[in-house]
Amino acid sequence: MFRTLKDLFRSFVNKVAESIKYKQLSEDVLNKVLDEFMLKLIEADVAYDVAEALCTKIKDVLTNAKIPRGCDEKEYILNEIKKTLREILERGKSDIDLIALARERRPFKIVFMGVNGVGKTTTIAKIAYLLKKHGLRPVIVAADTFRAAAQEQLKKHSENLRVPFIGGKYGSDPAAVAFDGVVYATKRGLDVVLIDTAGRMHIDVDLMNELRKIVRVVKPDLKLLVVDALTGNDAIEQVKRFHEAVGVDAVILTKVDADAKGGAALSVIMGIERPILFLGTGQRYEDLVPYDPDTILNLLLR
Ligand SMILES: Nc1nc2c(ncn2[C@@H]2O[C@H](COP(=O)(O)OP(=O)(O)O)[C@@H](O)[C@H]2O)c(=O)[nH]1
Ligand SMILES: [Mg+2]
Repeated sequence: MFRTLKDLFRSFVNKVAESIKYKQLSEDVLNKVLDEFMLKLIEADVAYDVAEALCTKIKDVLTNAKIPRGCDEKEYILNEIKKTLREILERGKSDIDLIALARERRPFKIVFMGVNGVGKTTTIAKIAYLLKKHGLRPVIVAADTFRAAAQEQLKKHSENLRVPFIGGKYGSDPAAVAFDGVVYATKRGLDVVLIDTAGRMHIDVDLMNELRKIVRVVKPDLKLLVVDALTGNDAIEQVKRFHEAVGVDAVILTKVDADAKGGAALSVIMGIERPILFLGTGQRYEDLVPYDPDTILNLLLR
């Protein structure tokens, strides 16, 4: 992941370090190297705004930098860029500890939202797997009653994972199905209710209203929005719309592994205005990692 970006950052640091004369970095040279770097970022699918903002920040930090005596130039530049990137990446950090929360309240109710195809159902299966690994007992609820296939897909996961499944008849009220799931968990003393909802366009008013109803009825402890890293700016837009309509506590960013150049994923991470809880990094149940700025930093910079 992020290999193209890592190469870009490495070559940028080298170029800046090479252009340092007598521990001083000239502004002209820096501008030239930065312009080139910005174009390369855009070629690697980093959104224009994000690339520009990043380069402006780096420029502020490096302009007229005076490298302390005895300090290695490259090391110095690398550290400054690391600090700048960390600051941006920290903004996406969430203070939600899913496992701790799930142990505190029973049943802990999570509603998953998101546009079709982003990886919502797969992510729910991954979360169920994670919870089980921590000794917690989830139930999976398919409150997507529009697509029979959606019910089937989730049921299959629940069988693989040996997790109870609550579904609903085709066309039945999704809020009622979600509520059934909560009742089931309460009766059996299960720890977590994972509620899948119908994939919806963020501009679809009826479906947004349906989502509001589910939220009203279930009173979830957590509303998670799943977005697809490959969709770049559109993912950022989805976060805004869903947050306005129903509120988004945190985001799960899927398919980070599938972003060949890494720029789209990085743009979403940097441009998103809600905390990021997990990254989806593959199609297996284990392919879900907590969002951690340091992990991303280590992937981007040595
Ligand atoms: N490479 C990769 N594929 C994923 C990831 N998450 C989901 N997918 C795939 O994306 C496709 C759509 O996933 P699905 O869960 O059905 O999306 P939904 O419509 O939002 O429920 C499936 O082929 C998944 O295997 C991920 O993190 N990485
Ligand atoms: Mg689905």
